[in-house]
Amino acid sequence: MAQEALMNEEQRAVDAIRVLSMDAVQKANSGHPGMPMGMADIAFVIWSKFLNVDPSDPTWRDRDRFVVSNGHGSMLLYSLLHLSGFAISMDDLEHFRQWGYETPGHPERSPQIGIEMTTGPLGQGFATAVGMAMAEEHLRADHGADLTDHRTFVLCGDGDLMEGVSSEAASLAGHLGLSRMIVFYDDNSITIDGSTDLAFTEDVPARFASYGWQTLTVDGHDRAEIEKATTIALADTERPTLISCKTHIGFGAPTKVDTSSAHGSPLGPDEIADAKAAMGWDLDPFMIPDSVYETFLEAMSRGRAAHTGWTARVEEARSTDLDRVSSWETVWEPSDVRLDPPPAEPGSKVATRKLSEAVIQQVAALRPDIVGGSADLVPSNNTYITGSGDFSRTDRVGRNVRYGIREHAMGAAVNGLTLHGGVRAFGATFLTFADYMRPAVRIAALMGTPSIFVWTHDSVFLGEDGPTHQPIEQLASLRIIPGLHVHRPADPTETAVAWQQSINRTDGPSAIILTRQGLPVPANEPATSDIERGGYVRVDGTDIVLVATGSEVHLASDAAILLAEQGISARVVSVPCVEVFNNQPDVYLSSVLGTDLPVFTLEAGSTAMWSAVARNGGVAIGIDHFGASAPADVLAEHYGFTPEAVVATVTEAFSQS
Ligand SMILES: Cc1ncc(C[n+]2csc(CCOP(=O)(O)OP(=O)(O)O)c2C)c(N)n1
Ligand SMILES: [Mg+2]
Repeated sequence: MAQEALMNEEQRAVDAIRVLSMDAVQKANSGHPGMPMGMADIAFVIWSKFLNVDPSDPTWRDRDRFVVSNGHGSMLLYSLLHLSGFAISMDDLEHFRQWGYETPGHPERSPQIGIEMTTGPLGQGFATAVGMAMAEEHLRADHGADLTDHRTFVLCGDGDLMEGVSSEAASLAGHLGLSRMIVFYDDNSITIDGSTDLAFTEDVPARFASYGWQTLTVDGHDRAEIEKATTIALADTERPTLISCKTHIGFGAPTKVDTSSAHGSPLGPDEIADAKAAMGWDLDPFMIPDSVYETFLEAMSRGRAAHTGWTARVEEARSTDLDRVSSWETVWEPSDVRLDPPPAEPGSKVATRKLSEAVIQQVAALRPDIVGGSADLVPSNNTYITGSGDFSRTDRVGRNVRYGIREHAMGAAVNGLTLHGGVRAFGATFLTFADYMRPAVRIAALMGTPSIFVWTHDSVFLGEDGPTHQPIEQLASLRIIPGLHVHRPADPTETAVAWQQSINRTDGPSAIILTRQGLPVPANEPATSDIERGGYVRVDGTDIVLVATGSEVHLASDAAILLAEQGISARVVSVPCVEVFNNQPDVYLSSVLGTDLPVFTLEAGSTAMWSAVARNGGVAIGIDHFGASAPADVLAEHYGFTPEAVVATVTEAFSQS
């Protein structure tokens, strides 16, 4: 085709993205036309010149990852996917934001149709993409560049770069030299409230340069310039790249271009008609010329060829180096491991974080895909995988990520590592600082991603560090996140099961909550099969039920002994994972909790969720106020967490029932 005709066809393809975005938002009467119109040129260059994806097999392992962090511009992604032949139909576009279609307001997680992750909360996509880029580096180093060799392309906007999580994540990516990550910044100087002069006047490229990134600036509507910059970005093998693309929000809209009103409202029929007239677009809404589909089909041929080449390399490697290919394939398989309780002396006291450390070594030996890490608390979280080094610029094989004090980015990176595939990741910090990770935890749950979060120092009984560090409401607030499994083990066997269930889980995230303080190691370990039900009878009794988790299981057992002396037979029920327990059949639940026995609950934290469990005259014993700086045993006295205090509460309630 002559050069001019080619240019016209390209322009038509870019216009198609703009037109589809305008029309879908208008029809839905809600949504964000400005970003798709402003980033259409950039996206077209990435998709037509660089991105290796394959609509006939959207989840092939070595595809490039494409993350739209400014996810309000979802119509850009849906348009690209539709035009390129992914399973997003015109009907889906016509039903943008409607019940039952593949086109929700913000992109979610549907890798089978080309959507890599949920990005509604600004900054989350950027930070998650850092984890994806880490996974790619790790797999390439560990198993060979013939099997893993791709890029992570990210679109983001002003909002993403204002959010703190992107700073944490960019700092980490620069430190680690994740050169396969290329970010296209929609530098349009507009957000919802108006000009970025209102609140965002920093020098973004200077900031990224200080993080160790390559920074480039282009006219975001000059496709030749964008292509050139992307080529420069790809050539850098030391640094991630930020390409600041100077764009106009709502590009193509005659009066709303460059205004915040193009951000998040339909443009209106007149504005759309004028925009189409200016483009020379005279088709009805949702009609796309065949030539546009052909342009995108042609663009996809590069990804298809890359896929075919990769398949051939895998087969070649299989015939020459079967062991290597087998070990690489193992890491992509779901886990199905059985873990043994770590050895511990009955009668001694061991913290569950220490028990977890031993279990981690066992899991890491069984599952080469596990990559761990902590936010600068390795000696406290006890999460280091011994026998492996740090994942760093110089050692991509290392399985311990030094996240630094960047909990939020750690949460998102754990999601990105996990979403990438070939890696199962965990990240650790103190339980109180789960608050610093919560947006990433919520998104993991929403996406059904089996990330693992390890949180130690799980109650006021961490002691002297005081109330800033002592979790109170965290356990309750984590348990109300739909789909998150919160494990709070009490002993060696429960700790092994917590890890086993977390690592074998495929459909959602898990939290493993561990003590700082030593807990008694029981003489008789409970049965694994009981623990796997999430809750079970630990000591039988006929008069009352004491339900407890983690460290309080031992308190409940001690209280039960004293109660027996007073003629009250207490059943002790351990509930290491409320969510797993709640999924058991009713008949099991009532066999454990009884139907009319007084049920007391015992957990060193908020009673918010336990007050619904306590019943028949029983009460929820917890801590509904902040803690204090003091040794753990002093706090136990003051807060009623001694066997004697529990007995007093129980006998008082019991005598009234
Ligand atoms: C964490 C978070 N805070 C707030 C929002 C609501 N929100 C969506 S888009 C947006 C403005 C984003 O501005 P920018 O990234 O510049 O997008 P543009 O208007 O240029 O498309 C805001 C505040 C959000 N989605 N996520
Ligand atoms: Mg903007």
